[in-house]
Amino acid sequence: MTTQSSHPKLVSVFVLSLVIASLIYLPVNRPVKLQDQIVSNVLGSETIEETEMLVLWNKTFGGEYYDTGESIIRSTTGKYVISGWTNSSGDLDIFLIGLSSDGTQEWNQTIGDAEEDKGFQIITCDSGGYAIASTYTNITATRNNTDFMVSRIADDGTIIWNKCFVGPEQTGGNYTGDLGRSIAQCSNGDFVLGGVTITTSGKSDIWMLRITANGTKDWERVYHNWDIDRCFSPHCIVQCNNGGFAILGYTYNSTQSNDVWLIRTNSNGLPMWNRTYGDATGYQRPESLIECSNGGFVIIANTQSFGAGDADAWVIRTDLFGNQTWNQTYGGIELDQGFQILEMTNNELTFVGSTHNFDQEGQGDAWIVRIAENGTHLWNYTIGDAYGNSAGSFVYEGNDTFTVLGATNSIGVAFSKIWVFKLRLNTTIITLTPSVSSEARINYHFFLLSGLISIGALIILKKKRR
Ligand SMILES: [Ca+2]
Ligand SMILES: [Ca+2]
Ligand SMILES: [Ca+2]
Ligand SMILES: [Ca+2]
Repeated sequence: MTTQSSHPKLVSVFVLSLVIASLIYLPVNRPVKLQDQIVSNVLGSETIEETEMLVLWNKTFGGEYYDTGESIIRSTTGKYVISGWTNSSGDLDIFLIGLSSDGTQEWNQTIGDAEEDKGFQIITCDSGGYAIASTYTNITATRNNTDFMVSRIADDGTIIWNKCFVGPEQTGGNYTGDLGRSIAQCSNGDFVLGGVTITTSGKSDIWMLRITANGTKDWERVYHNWDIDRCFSPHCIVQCNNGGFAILGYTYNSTQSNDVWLIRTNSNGLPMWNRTYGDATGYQRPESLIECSNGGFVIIANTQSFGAGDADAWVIRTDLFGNQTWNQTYGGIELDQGFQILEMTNNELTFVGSTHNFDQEGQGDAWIVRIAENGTHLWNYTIGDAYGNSAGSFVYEGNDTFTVLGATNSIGVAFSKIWVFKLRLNTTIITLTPSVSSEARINYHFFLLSGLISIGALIILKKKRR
């Protein structure tokens, strides 16, 4: 009797539980989307970050002939100023363009005379306006050479002063020259300048000067390593957080080709240490230098010796004393170059340059590369068209927003134009629900059918017991 009466009870409990499960999870009239939601809740869902690079604006500037941008800065009021040079006047002149926050040209200024004059780095000044490091050709009856020129201009592009500086071996009137490339403002308002002085023997040295806020020379230093030593790019001099300066250049001799050369000085420009980076198999050419917020330096250079092929962008991270923490190349088998690197708010790094690997047509595109604090490649973005495009300088505005200065040879443009574009990396967090598989759908219908059969079985059992 006990066994006979417990069997239907067990069946009833089983059947009842199936019915309850069916009623809770799978009502017959639920819409398909909700069925999918239920199934995905059972299977689990995940959140992912979806990123998209937005081009906020994109403009070209220049005259009838070729124009080149070397450096871009953003003012405290959110405007931009570009320095470079223009050939649209017939000879080369220093060329400055002031842009509004949306990239509309507000003013432009040319500086120079009938010879070749080229603008390089531009900086904002603490007291307002801008300062530019340039190379200015200065021809007189007794001298035929180039000078390091500094121009101080107001917010609206008006020239406040231009001052030319000649190197220590220039005063005798030899056919030699000085090249202006980099500039930084000191905490007291002075300027420190980085460039090249070509010596009477035809060789060259890295040359650093300190000038007052009014353009009076305070001191100058010359740094000599091998035959040719040059601070040859904008963005290659910094005043260090704990005093003194760091200047970046290259050093060359016939056996070593170019190597990267970093010199750390005290506040009077006297060397504290110097380091070279490179090898004897090919060139290593530096492009820009920053001091990191947590100490040490980051150099971006280009190298033929290491990496995937042709030239690659090469980033070197050092400690406070110039010892390498890591170095890493970026690029593919074709030509890749990095020109300026900046630190992001989270200690990651971004550099801009040009790549022939990741473009569509083989003539190069502008290239923006994000790397982690330890050098790991995080993402890269290319922008361009079927013609030659590159990026040379940029400003980081926080919130993954960049304004980039480059060059483009787009269709309809006979000569290379200055190209400026603003980018924002838009990150949205989305919840992914896995798509419902046919297996899941079969399970659903099987479960539903089981529930209905169970209800039927329960009714039959109850009738039998009566
Ligand atoms: Ca000129
Ligand atoms: Ca080398
Ligand atoms: Ca390469
Ligand atoms: Ca292109």
